[in-house]
Amino acid sequence: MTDFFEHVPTIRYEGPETDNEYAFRHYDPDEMVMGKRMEDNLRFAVAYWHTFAWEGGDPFGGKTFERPWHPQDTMENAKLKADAAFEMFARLGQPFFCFHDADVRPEGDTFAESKARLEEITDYIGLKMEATGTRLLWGTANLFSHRRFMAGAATNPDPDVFAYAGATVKSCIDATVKLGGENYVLWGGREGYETLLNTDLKREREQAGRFLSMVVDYKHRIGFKGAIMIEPKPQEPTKHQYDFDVATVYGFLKDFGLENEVKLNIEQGHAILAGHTFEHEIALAASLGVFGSIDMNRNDYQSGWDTDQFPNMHPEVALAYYEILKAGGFTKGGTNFDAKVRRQSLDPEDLILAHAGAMDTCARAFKSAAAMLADGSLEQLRSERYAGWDSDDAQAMLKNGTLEACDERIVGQSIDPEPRSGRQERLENLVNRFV
Ligand code: XLS
Ligand code: NI
Ligand code: NI
Repeated sequence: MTDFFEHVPTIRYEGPETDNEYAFRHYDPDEMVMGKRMEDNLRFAVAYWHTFAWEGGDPFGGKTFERPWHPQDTMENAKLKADAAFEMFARLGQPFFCFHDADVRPEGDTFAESKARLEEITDYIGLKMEATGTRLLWGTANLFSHRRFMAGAATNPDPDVFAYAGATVKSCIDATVKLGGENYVLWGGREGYETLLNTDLKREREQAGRFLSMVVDYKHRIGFKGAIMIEPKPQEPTKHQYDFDVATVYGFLKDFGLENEVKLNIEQGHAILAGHTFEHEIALAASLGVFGSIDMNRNDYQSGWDTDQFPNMHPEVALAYYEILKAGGFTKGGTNFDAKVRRQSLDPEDLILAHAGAMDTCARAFKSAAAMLADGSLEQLRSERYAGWDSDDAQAMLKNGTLEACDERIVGQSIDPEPRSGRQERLENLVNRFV
């Protein structure tokens, strides 16, 4: 046991009027919204890496945090870290967590030692999960921090690194299955390039396709029922990442026949880096049938990099949940806070309050989104905009139209289309009634 969170109170729902800093104002796990408990709607998860493994470094400075489980190079400290993690989950009522192999155990001297350590720590974590009821939303492999992966994992020019990555993913899927994980995520941090001068794009993309097919084959061979998910990101740490955004990943999946096998884990900050909104990425994935889960961490809009901050702007978050609700809500996915406190936020209280605030922001936003959907005006105005397509002749044109038939429709019937308002401000006003 640790006493790290000992002085931090447990966070409970007290309602919007409370002045208690250590309380939820909007997140009541048992509140029913759209026929489900809020806990089951939102499916919150803590990201083990930012909250427990990251030591506060940035490109200009090293560690700022001093935790009882530092230095993170012994199994003893890995266990202490797990103790603290589960104490935090309980303080917040967090139902899920997510982890990479590298977050939970120190790297061994050999692959076999690293793997044995992963087995040992996941046994330890498994007991804690059983005791507390906390579940694993997804597992993943860190295929980007160690120097062996500096030129990529699946896309590495060295076949031994490809194999090392494959063996690592196998061990991480096995660990995920052992812990009853609901999904498995691949984020290709170094699956990209720093310079085209040394890069064979075609070859690297094919390697990535083969690798993903191997992952999907393995999933089926062992009977894992969770979703395999890709997390798109356009760049950083590489200059260009192959899983740039939702549209790019969909094209990639189609190319390798994996569009029915793989879903997407979409991150707000990555959407922004790709020049999109979060809701755009979610809506596109949903419309293509590949929406899976979200990483709900925002970027600073000025910094231009993935700052992984906790969400705190509920109108923005509401638009994201609106798209998720329209797509039917989460099934296996959830809301992972792939977020870290700022490096000056040194205290255990900062970790708790960051998560509590983010959970409240999400709950408030989710309820706004649900109310907006229940009201139906936005969807009604949207469908009115396309009403012209409801007629039989418009549908026929869409199914088997030709340019000649278009010509006939316009010239033959002397049609001159009348432009109609897109009603943007009216829609924005409508949204503001709910957020
Ligand atoms: C980094 C990614 C990473 C993934 C998990 O930008 O968001 O944290 O979610 O590997
Ligand atoms: Ni990220
Ligand atoms: Ni992420």
